[in-house]
Amino acid sequence: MKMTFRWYGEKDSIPLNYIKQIPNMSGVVTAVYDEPVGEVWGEDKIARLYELCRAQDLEMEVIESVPVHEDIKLGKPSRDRLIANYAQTIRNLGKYGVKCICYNFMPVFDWLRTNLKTVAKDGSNSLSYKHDELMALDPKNLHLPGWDESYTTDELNSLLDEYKGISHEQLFENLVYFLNGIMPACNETGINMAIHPDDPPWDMFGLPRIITSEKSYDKLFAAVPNPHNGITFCTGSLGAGRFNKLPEMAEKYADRIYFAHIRQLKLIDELDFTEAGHLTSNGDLDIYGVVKALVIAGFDGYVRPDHGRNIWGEDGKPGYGLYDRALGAAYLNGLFEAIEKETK
Ligand code: DNO
Repeated sequence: MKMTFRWYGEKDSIPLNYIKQIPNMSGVVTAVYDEPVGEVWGEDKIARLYELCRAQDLEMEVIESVPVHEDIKLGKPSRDRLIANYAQTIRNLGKYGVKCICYNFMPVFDWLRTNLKTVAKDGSNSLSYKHDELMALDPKNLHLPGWDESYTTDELNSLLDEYKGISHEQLFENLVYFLNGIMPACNETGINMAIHPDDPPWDMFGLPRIITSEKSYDKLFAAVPNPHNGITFCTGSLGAGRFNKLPEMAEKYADRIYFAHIRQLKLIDELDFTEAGHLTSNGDLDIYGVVKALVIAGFDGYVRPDHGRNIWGEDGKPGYGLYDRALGAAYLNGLFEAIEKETK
């Protein structure tokens, strides 16, 4: 495996050399953040990121995310032009050594939480989710913590209306259409696509969510068997679905897992959760079991410690501070080393 760390580009408050100082850090996971969704990422912007990483001996082999335009998810006529643009971005990234692209196919909203700073007894804070609180909100007038509000209220309203005609099946077909459109660029460049699961893995505000479980993956690989069609195995997103058996899934899909996001949750009641430190003993997800399953199945993709808490007084970007993610990386390095040595 290659250990990586998410870095939000030049605006990230964490300097690249701090990331390099974390033991075993091979590279960063980053993105071009100032290109409008749907436009081709300029080579100059990619080259700039690449050079910054290289100057610190960090690789830039994973991009998270190249966002998918809503028109592609909605299957609108403009999708062909947008898919061609996406394919060109893949080709441009391929020129700079990118090997894996993480993306998602969630309509309108990406990850959703109700509190970004839930304070624990030890004074640390982390993200949390309370289903009833979220459902009590009006999606058409949404002001959620952490949600970047990229849309005006009017835009959001018409987008939500457009999705009224989109069933799970239609959304899935639109995903397949998209993947078939970009697979030639993946074949050419060798880049693997790694779809991120829906977070949390259930429908939101009547919007369909389709990458939630084992069933979704079976369907996805049957529809697009090309090996460049792969997944980001996000323990926190999948794990919020109590129905997902993480170690079994890690084993079953190891050859399609190009990227692993590893984090921990404390599950509360049926649907609620709070994010926790990465250790298996810190929460309800079997992180050890997932790593063990990956190692035994011969996984050799990219790993990153996902969301950390704010600890030691840090007030980092929610989920993406330095300290707790560095601790997470250290823990995961130890797990991988021990399991690799034991099983080989
Ligand atoms: C949140 C992240 C997601 C992820 C996207 C991938 O912390 O895991 O925002 O980057 O869903 O497209």
